[in-house]
Amino acid sequence: MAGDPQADCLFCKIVAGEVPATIVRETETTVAFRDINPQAPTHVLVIPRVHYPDAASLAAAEPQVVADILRESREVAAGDNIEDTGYRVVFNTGAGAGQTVFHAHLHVLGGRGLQWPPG
Ligand code: IU
Repeated sequence: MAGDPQADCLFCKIVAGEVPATIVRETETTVAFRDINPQAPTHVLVIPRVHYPDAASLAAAEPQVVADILRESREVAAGDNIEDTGYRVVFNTGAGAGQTVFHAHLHVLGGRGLQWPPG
């Protein structure tokens, strides 16, 4: 069922503590952990505990959790001292946009100069 843990989902396993990750922060609704293949000095993923395949489906079903994720991204940036230099938050949505893991996640990227538009 939408929102329930999926047996074959890596990020559900991280939420459950079954797969190790470098956890940065946790709340009742979210988990933030360092990306295994960082693209910037700060590269943290903020994910909902509930399983939805992407940000769009999460937003449709549980918009408050999207707000929780965005609030957490600010805390991650503050914790890594990148608020003043600027940082980027990204939901890749769909394979065509580069999404490879189909459990909604927000990338928090910073600690270096970032180009616009992204590739
Ligand atoms: P994407 O937006 O779906 O492409 O982002 C998935 C991210 O998950 C990507 O940056 C991976 O490096 C990251 N990741 C991870 O942190 N740990 C893992 O075990 C796997 C992917 I698989």
